Amino acid sequence: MEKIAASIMCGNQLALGQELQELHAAGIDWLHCDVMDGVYVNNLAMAPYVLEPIIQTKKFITDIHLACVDPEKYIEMFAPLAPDYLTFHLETTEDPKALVKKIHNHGLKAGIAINPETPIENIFPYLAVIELILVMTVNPGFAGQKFQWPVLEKLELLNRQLEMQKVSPIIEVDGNINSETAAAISKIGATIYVVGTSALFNTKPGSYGEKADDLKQSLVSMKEK
Ligand code: S6P
Ligand code: MG
Repeated sequence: MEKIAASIMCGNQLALGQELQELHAAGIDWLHCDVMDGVYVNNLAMAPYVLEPIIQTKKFITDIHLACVDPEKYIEMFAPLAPDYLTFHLETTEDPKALVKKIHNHGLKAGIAINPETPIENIFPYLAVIELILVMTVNPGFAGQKFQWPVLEKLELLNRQLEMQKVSPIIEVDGNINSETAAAISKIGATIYVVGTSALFNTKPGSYGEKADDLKQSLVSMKEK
């Protein structure tokens, strides 16, 4: 079933506890946690001491997205927080299988993220060993960017490849997810929709519950067409 993951980096950092309560009350049960190192991307986000109490609430399924060079170092840093999924970028390593093993050895599910410009075929050798594929629909680094429409073709190829390999890691999409982009994606196939400033954490009227419902509606209504 398709689900929304709130990108907590985009929440009100002065009131994270309140944000978590409201998201939970709105029925949002996945949290997407961005970690940025200021090197792989030109931004910094969410240190372990910030994410630890968030994950420890145990009210959400949590996935940590490491937008970091030297992923091995950051896997060691964030695995003790015990998120459900720990995801590194395909572009940051020459040995993805070793990193996947490292994550699994910590008892966590492993994800691999792939950037819009990276050929989707590059991830095919790893589909059978991972639990999650994070398909970036913007370049990592910042909220509030524009959706990269050519990624839809990659999603089609990916879905076809998963069928061919008869494996079913979760597909998560991340970047400028709103009613329009989510609807287009859902016609092709993805399970987790990361939602940030475009459709949740913004000043548009409506509670998180209402905004989440709007988004879910667009997924379903487009599928029925
Ligand atoms: C981007 C990051 C994302 C953003 C999310 C923001 O570097 O990986 O997880 O937090 O995309 O959402 P939006 O709607 O502002 O693009
Ligand atoms: Mg992210």
